[in-house]
Amino acid sequence: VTIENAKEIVKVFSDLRMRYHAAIKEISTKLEVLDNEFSVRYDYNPIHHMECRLKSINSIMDKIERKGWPKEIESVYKVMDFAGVRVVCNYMDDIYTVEESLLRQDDIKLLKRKDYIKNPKESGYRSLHLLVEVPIFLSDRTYNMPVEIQIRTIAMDTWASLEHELKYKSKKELPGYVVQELQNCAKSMAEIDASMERIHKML
Ligand code: 0O2
Repeated sequence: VTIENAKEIVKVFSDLRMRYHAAIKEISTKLEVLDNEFSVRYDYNPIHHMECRLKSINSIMDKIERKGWPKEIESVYKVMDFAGVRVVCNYMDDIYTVEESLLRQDDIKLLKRKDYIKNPKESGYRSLHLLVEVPIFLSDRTYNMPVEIQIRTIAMDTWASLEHELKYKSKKELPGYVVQELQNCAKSMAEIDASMERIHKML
């Protein structure tokens, strides 16, 4: 890598990070506004907490490699989950309430929706994934930036965090019996979510 190339790469990444950071701020502000509105109107918060992240350069490189995209700087622009917002809700119903309230906003465009709650992944992973586009207004131009939003309950989040850590720590494929045990845990978590929702509705 020449100095000139390195400078160019740093410039591209700094510019992208600035734009994605602005996009995350737009989305998280919208979600905070909605949560506050629910709190004032109904004395109830659908959002337990939120986490925002920008994908690291390493993780972006890994994704480009995994997808088999050309190892060129242009491939960075294909990564749609550079900016991520995770929304952790109290109950399953809240997930779809948050989705509906966000998607009805005129400046939000839905690009892709994956409902891993209705159709869990083979691993047991459950969450609602929305890929949306949001405009950000810079001094001389407007960009429409993609943001991946993962909406899930506390139970779904607990499972995903622990499973992610176990996978990450073991650094290799998990043995079959562990995968099976994790699937069982995911099932139990889903049952807990359903019971908690029933209790919430009863009250
Ligand atoms: P990180 O650091 O968590 O963001 P696409 O992005 O749609 O082109 P992909 O990779 O099939 O392709 O997307 P998918 O599977 O719909 O969503 C990927 C993200 O969902 C992952 O991001 C995880 O955050 C989460 N996820 C998906 N499956 C699992 C799973 O089995 N276990 C856990 N713990 N999380 C999962 P990244 O990029 O892997 O990492």
